[in-house]
Amino acid sequence: MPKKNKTLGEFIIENQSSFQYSSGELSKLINAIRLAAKVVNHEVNKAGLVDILGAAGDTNIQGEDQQKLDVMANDKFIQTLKNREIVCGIASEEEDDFISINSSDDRNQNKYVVLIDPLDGSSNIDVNVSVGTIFSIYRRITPVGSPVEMKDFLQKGSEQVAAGYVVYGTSTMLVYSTGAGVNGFTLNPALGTFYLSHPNMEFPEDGKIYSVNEGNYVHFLQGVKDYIKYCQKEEGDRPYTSRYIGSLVSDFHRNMIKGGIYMYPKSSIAENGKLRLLYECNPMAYLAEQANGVATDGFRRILDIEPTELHQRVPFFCGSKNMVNKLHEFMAKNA
Ligand code: P6P
Repeated sequence: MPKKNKTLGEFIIENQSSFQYSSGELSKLINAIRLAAKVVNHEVNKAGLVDILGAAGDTNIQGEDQQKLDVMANDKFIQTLKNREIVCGIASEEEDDFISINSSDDRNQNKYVVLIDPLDGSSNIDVNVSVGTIFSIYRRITPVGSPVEMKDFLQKGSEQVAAGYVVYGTSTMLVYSTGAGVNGFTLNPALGTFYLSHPNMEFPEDGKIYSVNEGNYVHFLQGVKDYIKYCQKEEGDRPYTSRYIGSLVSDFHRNMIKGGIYMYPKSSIAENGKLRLLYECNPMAYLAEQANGVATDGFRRILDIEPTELHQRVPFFCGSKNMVNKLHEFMAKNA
């Protein structure tokens, strides 16, 4: 068990050799994400003030054009990753197409691509509810030095080499995995340093929390409806507790610590659900499996799904093994 209070920097260095591709580039990549997370955290934490201070017009306290925070977060992560010259391409929820990154020298030996949801749940900002950044990292499959192509991004989730999220909550945490378990680091804002606060995070096999937007209940498949009624029934260890923040990262984080299931099903009003496969479901599914949890679309393992489009959506069920497997029973009965 890694020693608590180790800094993220120390942890990266100590674990670099255990990473199968340890060339130091992945460490530099995680460090770049760490820097961008601190910058975005600073902006998110004063979001409410910007409106007050920028009341004189549509400019903020620095006199810059007031940007929507998710556009700001997108710019910060892209710029930080570009500057570090570690990745050859980036895909983002905020960008229609992927961004090819040419290094300063025309050799472009960078071998990773990053897919990000720069500020997931950003509509919660206006009501001061926590939001998050989600990232997914692959090795490119086209030859190093050649222009990055769409196939470098449309890889199955099982091919990820790392994934993680930043949760901008009551404290700011960076939670990530490079394939050897999940570790959580908490930012000390006074020092600007992330410290290992949650080593080896794991989903309890069982839980008592279910997270779903029950406002869509009437539109769900019968199997999902039956599972929700199962959660609510007075029997055995139920009824469970319903907790839904409306921010995937926050619901996932709480359920990983306490035990629970998060559901964003498909429905008659969202035929493939709402969440995006490449930069929401795949990274969270990678973390879930690294943390002894399960992530499916109700029938298939998320990490086995062959992507076809950059922004494709999939139904998403994720969390404690026994809870997701119980959902599968109800889905199978109504398939
Ligand atoms: P709804 C945020 O927009 C998000 O992508 C997830 O973070 C969150 O769990 C979900 O959508 C909320 O969607 O339709 O329930 O408001």
